[in-house]
Amino acid sequence: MSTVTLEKNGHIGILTIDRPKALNALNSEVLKDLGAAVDAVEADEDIYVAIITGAGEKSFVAGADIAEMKDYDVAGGEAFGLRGNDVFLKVENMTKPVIAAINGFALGGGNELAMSCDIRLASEKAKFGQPEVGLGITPGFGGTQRLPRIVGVAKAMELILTAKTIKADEAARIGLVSYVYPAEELMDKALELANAIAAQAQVAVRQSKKCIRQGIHLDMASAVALEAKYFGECFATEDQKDAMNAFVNKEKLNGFKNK
Ligand code: DAK
Repeated sequence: MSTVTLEKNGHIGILTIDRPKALNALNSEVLKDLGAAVDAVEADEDIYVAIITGAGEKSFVAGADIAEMKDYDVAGGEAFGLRGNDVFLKVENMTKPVIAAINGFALGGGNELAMSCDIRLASEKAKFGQPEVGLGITPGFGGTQRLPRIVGVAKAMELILTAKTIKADEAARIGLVSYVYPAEELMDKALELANAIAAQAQVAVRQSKKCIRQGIHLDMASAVALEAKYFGECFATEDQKDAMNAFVNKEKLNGFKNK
């Protein structure tokens, strides 16, 4: 039995982290299953967009598994950190866009997982934080790097150094999540957003994601050169020809071929 399920809804792949006895905390097994589920989404040509959520009504992911981590030595801690970082980088660099539907606690590794997704939506019940310094450790799954890139250095410092938990409306105010919805609407809204992406030309969607993900690490001159390269490659697609011909001929394009 996997701790991560993959369900398909049209062209959307829904990954659910399902370890209810520990509020979906990330132990080695969950990390392994999540990595395998991401590989399955990547390999499935019929899936255009992924959604990651947590099972149950209380928790998205309540962090890395404290019971598993507590007896690590230095080498064990580093190995666990590397394993988690490999999986989160795999999420971040998936060719297909990934939406986090944050249904409850997103603490420590849970918030870090959400931050490795491309877009974050939250339920009104969601709570966010990096409680690590209260446990005698630093954030270890990318939190010190992704949080300042998303909310700015000073806000990331405040959240990480105080270990405080914030509610969904505050997370939206600081830009950690894009929208907050009543709990019962969250998955419908995530699917609506995913389907809006799935309705576009998928080669262009993936080229755009690559541009943003890779360009953010470059200086502006290199980043716009990269953008020009990916832009140029779109002109090898049938979708570009079809969509632009339809526009100039004032015709309605009937869907994309995604090639
Ligand atoms: N790990 C293990 N078990 C957890 C857990 C966690 N993170 N969070 C909750 N659980 C378990 C609880 O132990 C409890 O189990 P039983 O006692 O029933 O067996 C069950 O889930 C239900 O939790 P509670 O009874 O505590 O439920 P409450 O509603 O009262 O409280 C809570 C919910 C989320 C506020 C509370 O459970 C809580 O504070 N959980 C811990 C949250 C937390 O501190 N998370 C951050 C973990 S640290 C690194 C790699 C990674 C990381 C750091 C470094 N390197 C290797 C460098 C990442 C670190 C973290 O994520």
